Amino acid sequence: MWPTSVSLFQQNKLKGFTVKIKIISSLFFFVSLLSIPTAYAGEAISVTQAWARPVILQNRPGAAYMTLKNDSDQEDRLVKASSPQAERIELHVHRHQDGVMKMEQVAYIPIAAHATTEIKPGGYHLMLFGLSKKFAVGDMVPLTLTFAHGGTVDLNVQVMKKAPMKMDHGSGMDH
Ligand SMILES: [Cu+2]
Repeated sequence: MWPTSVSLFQQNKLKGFTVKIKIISSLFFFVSLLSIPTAYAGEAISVTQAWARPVILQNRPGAAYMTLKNDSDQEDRLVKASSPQAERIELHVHRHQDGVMKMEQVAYIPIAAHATTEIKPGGYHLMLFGLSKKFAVGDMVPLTLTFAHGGTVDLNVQVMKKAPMKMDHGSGMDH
């Protein structure tokens, strides 16, 4: 009886171990699902590739990036962005001027009809001032984007160290 109960005990230990592995791998699966860029859509505007930079010092501004797609027949404009986690959000652009990269505020970010505008480092960006908390990698920052024609789009922007991988719809499958 003694050796049997020992091996039973070992089996149970092993079982517990397998269950743990299963839980951990499903957690990884869940986390990898979370890091897939989500698409958010208004009437004619959809938002993909949204991400924000980590902010380690709370008194520093944050920056958010995304790709805006306009499926309508007229040019649209991102005119306003807001977040419960920022006192104000300014729309900025980086411009080369006399060999120096300068940042300036713009009134809007245009998205041509049936086109996309990439809001990305070195170009247009959303700058978040007066943060209510630090932005740690994995955090979600809620944003509301207001468009001149396309109404508003609510989205959650994930804090990442660098831009998410592009979802490639161009190669492989035609659809
Ligand atoms: Cu800026």
